[in-house]
Formats: sequence, structure tokens, C-alpha cells
Amino acid sequence: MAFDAETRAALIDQVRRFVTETCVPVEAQVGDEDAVPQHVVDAMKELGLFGIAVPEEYGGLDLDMETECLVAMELGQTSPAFRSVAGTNIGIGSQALILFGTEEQKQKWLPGVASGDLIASFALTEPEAGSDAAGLKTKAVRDGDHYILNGTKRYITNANKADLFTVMARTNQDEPGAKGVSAFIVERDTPGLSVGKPEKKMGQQGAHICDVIFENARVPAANMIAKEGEGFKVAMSVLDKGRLHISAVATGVSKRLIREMVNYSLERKQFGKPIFEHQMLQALIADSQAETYAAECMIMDAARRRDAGEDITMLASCTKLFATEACGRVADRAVQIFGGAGYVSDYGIERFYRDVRIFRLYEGTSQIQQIIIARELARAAKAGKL
Ligand code: COS
Repeated sequence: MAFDAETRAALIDQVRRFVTETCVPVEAQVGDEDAVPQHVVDAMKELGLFGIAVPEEYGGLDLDMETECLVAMELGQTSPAFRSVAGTNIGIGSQALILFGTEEQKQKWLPGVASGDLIASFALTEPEAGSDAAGLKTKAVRDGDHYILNGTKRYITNANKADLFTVMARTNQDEPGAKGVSAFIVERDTPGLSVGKPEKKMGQQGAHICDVIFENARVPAANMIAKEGEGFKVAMSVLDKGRLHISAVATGVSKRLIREMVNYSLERKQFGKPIFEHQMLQALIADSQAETYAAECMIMDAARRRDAGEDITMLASCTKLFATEACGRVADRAVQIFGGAGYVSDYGIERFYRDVRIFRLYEGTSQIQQIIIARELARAAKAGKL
């Protein structure tokens, strides 16, 4: 839904207040305890954050991509673990259902996804299939009006809280690539589905990733999303949108870190004056601002084009590559400006430094984004459209 400027500004303002008043005060606690407090989750539900991408008729806010990115940029201005609570409902966990689900499937699950009563998760990656997603091995073999799933999914965000999973599995065992893959909605209580223990991670404590294991899990054929053999394309379309969303979250973190750098360097004195007045530090801050502004412009342009119905596969990859790499540089500069204080945990800067590292890995590594960009250029050239 396209929002008028006033309604959109009010929504952004609400999210900003939620971030500063509810999330920021408990950032350190979440980092230490590896859990987001229930009152924060409840506040997110109240704000409707779980359903921002869900169509209105299923109880969501149905934001256009431009507004979703603005919201994600606000949510990024605190520990990314908070965004992750609703992140899979907003993005990769629910998008297959939203984009390709049947009316019946949507009615069954989307209202719960929108309210946050159902947590949706996206299960593509496997122990032997990360960047090469089309090489996935989880099998789905037809048995009457069910499919029997066997295999293991790895590093699945929110798996330990999920009520339903969008699972990509191979339905054609004679076709080893993308064409043999189908997508399913699999409910958590399906017999034969189990979830492993949360992994210990470098950062984003409070957000969890686990294995999801299928041992003869019987999934109704009615839970297939799109047609048999279309699951890989479903996953890639989901990721096109997810990559824009992640770019916005990363850029939100960059904005926060720039604020931290400026405020700290105006206060902290060395050589008889605030360190901000040392031009070498100004350069670090200025580069951070220029790169963050560039990322913001890319995100807004790509989001508007998606809203206008354009294919944004290449733009989403350009944006994710640039925004997440820029965020990594900004976090590194923030540690540099804080000096020793950036390396100890009291100031929270080292936590952000660890938190942002995953942005360059998940939903497609920077190298995968480069491959997609180059391929899309070659495709356009061959079609005479470059
Ligand atoms: N939207 C729709 N369809 C797409 C698509 C997209 N963005 N990208 C690819 N496809 C289609 C292709 O058109 C192709 O279909 P046709 O054969 O009918 O033309 C099919 O999907 C296979 O695509 P492709 O040949 O490009 O697949 P590859 O295995 O060569 O590689 C990459 C695809 C590398 C781009 C893909 O595996 C990828 O994105 N990997 C990273 C996975 C990832 O992000 N994992 C993170 C997990 S979630 S945290």
C-alpha cells in the first residue's frame, strides 16, 4: 500500500520512538543474555511490525517497499537482533506465501504471521548447499497426497521460535539443479521435523540460528508453494526483496554508528581539544556519511522501482553489496574513533562491530551479489538491452 506522506511520517516516528525508548535501553542486556525481553516482542506486536509486508486483507499493514525500507532503516538503529525478531515474518519467512501462495494457504497462515502469533522462517541453506543454493539435497518424495521430506537445513534464522518454515526441497531426484527444487510450507509440529540447538555466533546475540532436520516428515501436497519444480525461482524472488530489506537494516546501523562517532568525538578530548577537531578523524566520519548517504539513495531508488513493478534482481544485489560492505567499513571506523573504548564492551561499539559482520554473508555473500550483477549485465547485453 502506498502511504500518504503524513501517515508514513507518523509510522516512521512511532518506530523511531520504539527503537530509542524500548530497544536502546536494553541493548547491552540482550547482548549479555542472548534473549530479547518479552516486553520488547509485545511492543513489536502492538506496533504491527510483524505484519508490515502482509496484505491488509490478512491483517497486515501492506507497506510498499519504499516504506518498508524506511521502517527497516529505523529498526537498524539499534542492535540488529531486535529487527531479527520480526525480520523473518516481514521478509524471507513469509514472502513465498505472500508472492506465490494460494488463497487458501494465505488465509490459513498470513493472519498469524501478521499478528506475530506465528513465526515464519526460511529454510534454504544446507550443510553442503550455501552459496550454491540450487545444489540442495533435502529430498521431498511424493506419497499419495503428501510429500515425505528427508534432509538437514543449516543456520536457519528463528528456527527455534518458528511455527512454520518455507522449505526448499528436491522433488525431482533426477534433476540435480534448480529445476528439481520445489517450495513447501512446513508446520513446526509436523512429525519427523526437529530443530537443533542455537549456534554460538560472533554477534547478533538475541537472534538465533539452528539446524532444521527432516526425518520422514510428511507434508501435505497442498502445502506446496507454486508448482513442482518452481521452488528455486520462488526462493530467488524472496531473496530479491530480502536483500533490499537487509540493505536498509545495515544502513540503519551505519546511521546509528555515525551518530555515535560524531557525539563521542565532540566530547572526547586529546591534545587539548575534542578529537572531532582532528581532521584525520573528520575524514573517517565524512567517508562514513558519504557512503551511508549513497547506500540510502540506492535503497530508495531500488525500492521505488520494485514498487513500480520493475525487475530489481540486479539493483537488489548492487544495493546489498554496497550497503553491507559500507556498513562494515563504518563499524570499523567507529571502533577506530572510539579507540580503546571501542574495543571494550561498555560502549557497545565492539558489539555493533561483531553484529554487522553477518550482513555481508547472509541472504547471499558479497561475492554472490557480484556474480548476480555480472550475470544480469551479460544477460542484458545479450538481449540488446544494455
Ligand atoms: N528471480 C526469479 N528467478 C530467478 C532469479 C530471481 N532473482 N534468479 C535466478 N532465477 C531463475 C533463473 O532464471 C533460472 O531459471 P531458468 O533456467 O528458467 O532461466 C533458475 O532460477 C536458476 O538460476 P541460475 O541458473 O542463475 O542458478 P545458479 O545455480 O547458477 O545460481 C545464484 C544462482 C548463485 C544466484 C543463487 O544460487 C544464489 O543466489 N545463491 C545465494 C543463496 C543465498 O542467498 N543464500 C542465503 C540463504 S538465506 S539467509
